[in-house]
Amino acid sequence: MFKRVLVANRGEIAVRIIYALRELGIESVAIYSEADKDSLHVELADYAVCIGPPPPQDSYLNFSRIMSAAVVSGVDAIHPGYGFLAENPDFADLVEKSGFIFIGPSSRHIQFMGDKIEAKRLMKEAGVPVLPGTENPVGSLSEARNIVRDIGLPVIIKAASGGGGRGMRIVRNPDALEKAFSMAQKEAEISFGDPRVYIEKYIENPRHIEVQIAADQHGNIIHLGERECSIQRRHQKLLEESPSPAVDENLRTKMGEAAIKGAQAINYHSLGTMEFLLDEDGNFYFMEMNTRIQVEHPVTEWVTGIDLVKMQILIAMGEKLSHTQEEINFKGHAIEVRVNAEDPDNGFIPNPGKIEFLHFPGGPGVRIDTHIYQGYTIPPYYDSLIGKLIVHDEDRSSAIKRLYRALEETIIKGVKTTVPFYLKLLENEDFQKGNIDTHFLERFKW
Ligand code: MV4
Repeated sequence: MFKRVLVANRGEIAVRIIYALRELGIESVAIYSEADKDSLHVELADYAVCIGPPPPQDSYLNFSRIMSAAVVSGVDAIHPGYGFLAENPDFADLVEKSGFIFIGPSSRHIQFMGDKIEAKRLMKEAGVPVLPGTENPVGSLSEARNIVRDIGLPVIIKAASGGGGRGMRIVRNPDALEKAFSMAQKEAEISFGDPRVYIEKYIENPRHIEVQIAADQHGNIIHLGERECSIQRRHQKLLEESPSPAVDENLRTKMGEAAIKGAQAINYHSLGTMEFLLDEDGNFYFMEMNTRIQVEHPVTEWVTGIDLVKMQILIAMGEKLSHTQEEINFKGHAIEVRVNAEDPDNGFIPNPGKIEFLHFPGGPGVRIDTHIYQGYTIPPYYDSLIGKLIVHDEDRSSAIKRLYRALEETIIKGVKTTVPFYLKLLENEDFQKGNIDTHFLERFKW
């Protein structure tokens, strides 16, 4: 049993983790940068340690400062949240070698899933559907040409160390391959210090659907259904929901079983998310696996009634899963929107500043995950997520109505936010019908 846990993050997720720790009777230790001294996670935690100046490199990404905080505060484990060091295998390794528990999978699993070529190879070997393409890095143009001859155009070139959409190139005609290939390699080298790229068949207008899994350290694995994450802008998810309007019970079972099979094959433990592309014919293909708690976890919590953060902590403590697959029941429909301090009228540029007035909505079926409060100043150094508004209702159309009502009730003065954007989105007929794909927002006239 953990007595005390260090929360190596900030913002809403740090607050969310502190809530889970408190319900488990575990003490929390917050870390914070000088820019976050007035932040809610510092106030709410049982203990707080300042770890350095505002730049992430000197604070939330700084191994030795975080480890020093862990040592002086006498914690048993470290929860990394999402972003920052959550999927850094060297950090997970250092945490474990220093005698603490990393609340997540093993460093080896993070490393394997961080290499998209390796992840795809492992999942294919496990029998999880993957897209046709190269199984090894493509080192030369002639290799690239061979692959295109085999699988046909269009193809997509991706960085082995990429993910989240960075450093990708779509090739639709043969003449474009040479330039796209060399650009992709150069970009991969510059962005990730790893020039390795791979090529696979490009799917037009797919949906991004991910499956939540939970695996304990005793070999038990369950899935907790899917999340529809197609509403994204420049590879940033803006709205997520569960269930997906495109997934019926039959497909849910098939995707869930595939996700479990993949996790089983690599002896995975902890929470995890398998990202799939769903094509227009209902075929799904493994893309990537995320080894962290995700921003959009609340929609799964609401349709399953399970506290995922607590589950993640209990798994790290070596507990057995609290539920079997048969005990997982899906109820109703949940939608989350990410409220960002950004100006949707000006290309969503960040708009940090002081919250002069704040009112969040309430009532049945409404949840707010946030670290902001009236009078709080959003610092400019970190991402612009200021809160998540999550609603739940019996079905999708009622959930949309409830979300609209809750957004109308939201008052945030002092900074521009994405709230007006979401009101407009919810009014869109295609969105209401569930006719969405990963290119929906490119077509959406805001
Ligand atoms: C794809 C794809 C189509 N076909 N892979 C984006 C995030 C990353 N996880 C993978 N992504 C995609 N991978 C194949 N084989 C479409 C996307 C994709 C996308 C690609 C280019 C421009 C915008 C996009 C938006 C969402 C998804």
